[in-house]
Amino acid sequence: MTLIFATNNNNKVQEIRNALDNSFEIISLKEAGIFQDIPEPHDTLEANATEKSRTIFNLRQMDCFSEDTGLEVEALNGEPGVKSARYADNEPEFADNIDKLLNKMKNQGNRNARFRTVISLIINGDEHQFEGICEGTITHHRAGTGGFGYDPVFIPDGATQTFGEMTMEKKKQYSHRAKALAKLTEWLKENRSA
Ligand code: ITT
Ligand code: NA
Repeated sequence: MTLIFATNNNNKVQEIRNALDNSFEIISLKEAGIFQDIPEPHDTLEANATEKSRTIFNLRQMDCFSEDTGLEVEALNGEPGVKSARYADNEPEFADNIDKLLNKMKNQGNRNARFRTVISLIINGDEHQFEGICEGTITHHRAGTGGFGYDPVFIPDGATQTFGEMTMEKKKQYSHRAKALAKLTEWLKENRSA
């Protein structure tokens, strides 16, 4: 089946394609010729995921999905969470999002954190949500150049490397995104078998 993936993040497109089998054709926004910004005005991952998939469905009336992901750090009361992409915006004292995170976590003993992905799928105009969670810890320093976003400072439980030190194949064994996607494909197999 064919689905538009409502994201402007190419790393997400790569990871999702890598995790799906050949029965799915994923069309990125760029490939669909959609270049507009998609609003994410809400204060939950769920509401922003819905906003993104609805925006694209309203534009094209095609089956589509989106995902919103946040890094939720226990000692920071769930921050950066829904603000993960914009965490250090307008704060020139920080080089980037990771710099701000490591600064806030300086002298912090509790390093527990989790990535949470919420997928919003729209099939025939109806929305369905799927959640994937990956528990782990925040490191004291960056390690690795793989992945994207906060990957160099996050070690998933059960691993000894950061996501940034892993190949895409390895990250997939642990990742929030892969877990949410597995739920989506299971749902599609049960509900959309031709
Ligand atoms: P969309 O177009 O899909 O919205 P985005 O990059 O803006 O792409 P989000 O709104 O979901 O994505 O923001 C989440 C941010 O969290 C993202 O920019 C990354 O910095 C980070 N992030 C998301 N998934 C991640 C992952 O698997 N590993 C590390 N960081 C991740
Ligand atoms: Na975004």
